[in-house]
Amino acid sequence: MEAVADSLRKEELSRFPEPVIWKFGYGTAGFRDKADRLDRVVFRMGILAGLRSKCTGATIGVVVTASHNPVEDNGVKVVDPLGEMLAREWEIFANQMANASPDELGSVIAEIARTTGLDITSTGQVACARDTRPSGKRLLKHLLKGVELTGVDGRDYGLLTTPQLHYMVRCINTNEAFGVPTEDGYYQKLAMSFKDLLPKVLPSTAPRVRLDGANGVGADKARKLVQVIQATAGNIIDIEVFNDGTSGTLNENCGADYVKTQQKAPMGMEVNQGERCVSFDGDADRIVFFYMDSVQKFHLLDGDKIATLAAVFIYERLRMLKTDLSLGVVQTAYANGSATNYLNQSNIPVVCALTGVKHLHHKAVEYDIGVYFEANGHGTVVFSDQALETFTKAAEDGRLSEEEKEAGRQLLALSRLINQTVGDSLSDMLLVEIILMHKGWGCSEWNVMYTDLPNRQLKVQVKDRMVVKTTDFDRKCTSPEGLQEQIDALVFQETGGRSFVRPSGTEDVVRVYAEAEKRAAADKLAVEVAQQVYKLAGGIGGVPCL
Ligand code: NG1
Ligand code: ZN
Repeated sequence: MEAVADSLRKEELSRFPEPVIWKFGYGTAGFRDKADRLDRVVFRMGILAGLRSKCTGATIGVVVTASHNPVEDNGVKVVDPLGEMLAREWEIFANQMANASPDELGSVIAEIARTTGLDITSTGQVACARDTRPSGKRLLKHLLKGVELTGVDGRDYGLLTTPQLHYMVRCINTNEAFGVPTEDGYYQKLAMSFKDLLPKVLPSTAPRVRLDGANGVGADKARKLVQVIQATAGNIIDIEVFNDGTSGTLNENCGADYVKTQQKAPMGMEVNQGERCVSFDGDADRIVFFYMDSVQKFHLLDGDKIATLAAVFIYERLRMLKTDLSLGVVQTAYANGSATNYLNQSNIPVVCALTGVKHLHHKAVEYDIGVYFEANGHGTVVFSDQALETFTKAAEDGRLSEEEKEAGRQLLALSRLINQTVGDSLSDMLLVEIILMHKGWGCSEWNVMYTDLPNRQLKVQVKDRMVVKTTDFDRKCTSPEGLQEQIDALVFQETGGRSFVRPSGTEDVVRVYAEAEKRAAADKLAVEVAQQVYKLAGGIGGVPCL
């Protein structure tokens, strides 16, 4: 062990002679920062992933991406054997490794080996991929070097969407029962399940979707997916891709985060009245839909709307099957109050989790069918083994009516169309499209399921965002002193008002959310709460405004 640790230390010193000066935290989606600060951390995460692979005896994934963040940023996130987020205990190890001085690194690694009882001499595999950021290639090299130094095989999948990498890891570790671990295998699985889910009567013309690829990795992958769908099922969906990275900058004035937070259409894309539009984020794990109505008013259909649509579709089929399988929706504090009300009124259980998909995922697996989405468009549906067994049996049960059998078949196909490992723009897009086809709806019919309360998000820069501490799934803050009282007083003044603040896990800011019955009131509430954050939490830069 000592010999391995010593050779790692020497290798690191020769690559990164400068001292460790940045402090890193494994946040809601791994480590994120300006790309030029990440070389050493990514190298160390290669080592960590190698160790995790030895410890689990399985293939581990690592993706180099900063998702919706600006192009000069990057990040690194480790994926566990079933395609899920890294185990909590290992997040702590990741933090220790990222922040250790070069001299401490060996002992940190030795301690991890001791605590977990991993056999340092065993082998393993780490599957790596990256998004389209210019820094990605360089960081991936460091990553692979780190993996190699642990004696584990590093496999470079090159450019993939984050959910594609999650899918690969899951396939490799489940003996391909889940799917074939290649990019084509991924498209084939989606295309086949989409075909299986087509309604008996198809719309007279194929649905048309305009896709904003955020100038990221999802644009090219969407084109590939469409080709495979056309080869599998014919011309049943027409997708036109914009912001594919050939001219614009990643996530700049486009992408799901821009569309959601700015509540307007992205640049680089012509949006005509009534046309169905979607926006991916930079690594294609989020999706939002939008359209312009006849008076050119912009309408957003976000993660809450997708979750509601999916939950209702599943609920209807479960009722047909008369099973006692549990169905639930998991949201975060950012979910629109109207979405929560709608689900409550529809008798679909709904619960709140901390921000960050890993928290939603953990809650969702408590149900047989757990639908989870963040309002920003990141989400999926997870199915228990018992649910899958019930659907399989129902699909073939001669005692059931044709309608009931069909419900079983559809739910089974749905569980294959959905990327259960993580939110996936491509898979979620097809999920929505197939449900809309079944319902015979366009965006406007979907949108009237409920009306969103006007809402606003703002960011406040402070000296140390960690002075803001929260409880009750981020809905209340406990520090700095007096801030929650100020928020309560401001909320009290607005009809239908709700507001909360929390430190971001991916950016050096405090986030403010506000909603109210009227647009002007939501905006006013957001600004006033942001100003209180600025005052009480040590704001820097300009006083926040809209
Ligand atoms: P932070 O920066 O912690 O708010 C953002 C999103 C999360 C999650 C992560 C991971 C919002 C308000 N926050 O986290 O929900 O998606 O990014 O990418 O959308
Ligand atoms: Zn993302």
